[in-house]
Amino acid sequence: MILTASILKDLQYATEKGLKQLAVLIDPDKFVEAEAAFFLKQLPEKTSHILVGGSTAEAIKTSLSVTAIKAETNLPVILFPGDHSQITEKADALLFLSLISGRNPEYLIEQQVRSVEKLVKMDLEVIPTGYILVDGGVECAVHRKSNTIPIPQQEVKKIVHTALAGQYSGKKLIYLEAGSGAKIPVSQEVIRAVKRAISIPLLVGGGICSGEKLSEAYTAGADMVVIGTAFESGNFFTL
Ligand code: 1GP
Repeated sequence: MILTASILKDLQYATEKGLKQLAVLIDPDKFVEAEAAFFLKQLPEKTSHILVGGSTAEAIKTSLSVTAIKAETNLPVILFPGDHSQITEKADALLFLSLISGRNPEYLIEQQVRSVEKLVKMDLEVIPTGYILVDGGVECAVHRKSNTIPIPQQEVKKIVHTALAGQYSGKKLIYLEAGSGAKIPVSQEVIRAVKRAISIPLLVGGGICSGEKLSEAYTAGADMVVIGTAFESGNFFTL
């Protein structure tokens, strides 16, 4: 759904209207540019956004992937970077992530400051995003790379307070992340509680690998669901 020149505004509008969004996450490290057209053709019809990023992808590989994707689709392409080096102006927007569930200054502010030199020269929509890592039942790349501890899913109040602290700090989106390849996706209880508390769009990802899990996340209140691993191997489940 592209209504305005702003991806954030479109997402806010969709959230207000209850129109659920589906983002497919592409990890440049696992993406073959020559197969971009084939991959994109297989995407579910409901796909609304493409996210590009990974914990370890190199800058040049990210840029090549975005270029190949943009050549084959009109869907908005949003960067979901593992660090500041992955930022490229070839994309339409950037999730300007702060890992607010962690207490590592490197991912709370250092990477963000380092990205500014590039960003001021780019025409990239920057979307302030509070990124909350919850325990998905398996050690994930974000956990390893950021050296931060995911919040246990039983600590619903802490997760809600973290999300609200993000909103009060001016974040425009909250992303609840169980980690790529999570065994346990973000629970309906957590999604419901966060959605009830915040008034900004809620993204949910990690371990969503079936139509049933996707519906559960939507029913609980996710405004956008992000799916990566399930589609990486070409196993596009029916939605
Ligand atoms: C990871 O939330 C995304 O950052 C997607 O996770 O790869 O498990 O779908 P999956």
